[in-house]
Amino acid sequence: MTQRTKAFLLLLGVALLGAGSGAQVPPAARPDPVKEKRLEWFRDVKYGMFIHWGLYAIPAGQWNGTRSPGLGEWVMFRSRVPVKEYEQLAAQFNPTKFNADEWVKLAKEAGMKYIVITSKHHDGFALFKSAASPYNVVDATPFKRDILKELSDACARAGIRLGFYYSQSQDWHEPNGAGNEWDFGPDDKKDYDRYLQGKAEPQIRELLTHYGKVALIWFDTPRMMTGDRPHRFTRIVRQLQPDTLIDGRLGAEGDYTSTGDNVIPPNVNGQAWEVPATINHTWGYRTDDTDWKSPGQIAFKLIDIVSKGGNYLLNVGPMADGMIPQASQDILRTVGRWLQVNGEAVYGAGPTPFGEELGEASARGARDIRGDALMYQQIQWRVTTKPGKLYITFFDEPRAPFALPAVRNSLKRAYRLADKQPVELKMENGRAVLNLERPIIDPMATVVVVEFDGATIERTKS
Ligand code: JFZ
Repeated sequence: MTQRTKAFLLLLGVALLGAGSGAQVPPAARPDPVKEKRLEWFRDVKYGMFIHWGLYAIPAGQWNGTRSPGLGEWVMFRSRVPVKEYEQLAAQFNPTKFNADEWVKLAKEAGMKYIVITSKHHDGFALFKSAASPYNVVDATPFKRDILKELSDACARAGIRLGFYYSQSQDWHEPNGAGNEWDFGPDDKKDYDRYLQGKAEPQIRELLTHYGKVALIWFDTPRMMTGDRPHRFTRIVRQLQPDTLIDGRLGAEGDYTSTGDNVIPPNVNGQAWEVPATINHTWGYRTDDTDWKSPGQIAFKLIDIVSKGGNYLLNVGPMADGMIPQASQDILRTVGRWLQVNGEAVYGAGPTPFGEELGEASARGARDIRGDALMYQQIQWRVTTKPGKLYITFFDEPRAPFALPAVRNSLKRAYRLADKQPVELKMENGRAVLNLERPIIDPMATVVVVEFDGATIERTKS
């Protein structure tokens, strides 16, 4: 089947299932028309910007001169910093270079169609004015500006959708929030509903009341979300903004599924889903993490995800002064320039009608430590679709001629998306063969459009 492509195989343990909360893409459930309506824009946009920003951008991966390992935004937890000490960062938070319009402009240049920002991460500090807790950017910092207000205004001006990440369970600043057992003792001894009703629920109300139309709420790490607790959040969201999407990490069914961080599922899935991902290895800024993915790697992941039916939510971690690291900016803009030319293959595109280009299960049924089938992922080409059109994106110089999997539709013509130059197309043994010129024109990825009769591809039964 896939043997005809060059044997350039990557052994990949597909760590899809069982990575804890929210890590799996479940099989299709009965479609809910109201939910499908809410999801319409989400299914089209494909590519969004995640922003992790908060007080943790100041220590940036260190505490008291010692490297604090792990994710930048987890420094308080990893270094067991007492609340009284960590809180003092607020007095230093003064990001004078923060410019909401610049961030939004970057997202647009990157080809990203929605933005999701941490309104409050696990450390409990809010990037917005809040009557529910004075531990927020307006009341506790010299900066005094409501970051979310400025960003929501900038997004409205630019016509880009904005959603809010909100850590509903973990709040290391609050005596009754989950997660801080070094200051406040074990979670199971806490008056958890007091925290939920006194801070988390009111803050979700504030987010849905003061910042215009909210695209989605991105809940995370659902601990102790038992009984009625997650449903109380759902009711608040539906009551205040019925069109706002709920992600997959609330602790009850949301509108779409969030995969494990950086985890791309192995196959097509028709459910709405999103891959939250980093460009380096941290969400919140760390000075020592400079291991950036290349623009080509990002482009591959984006097309790979779109060809399987999902969205890519790619993170930036702004620094304490309000600037997004230059390396992130450069990488995003490089991918953005590619999308300006080739975006037709991405935005609003459907998944592949094939699948053999994705890879194949390894021989003898090898399994990873979680018991999932190991995949030899192929990375040469991917397919996305629109009515009457196949978009074949080549990441690696393909063999010329290149044969498509057999289909019943008659194929009309083929051309390169970037310059509309025709590509020779003929039939051989029931398969369409493209005669591609080498070297391919775009070293990052070259898209060939194949037009066919009918709206969707019908495969030849083998
Ligand atoms: C969570 C956060 O703890 C982290 O700081 C960051 O905000 C990230 C986007 O989300 O981390 C998770 C949550 C869920 C999984 C992995 C990391 N998961 O389901 O695999």
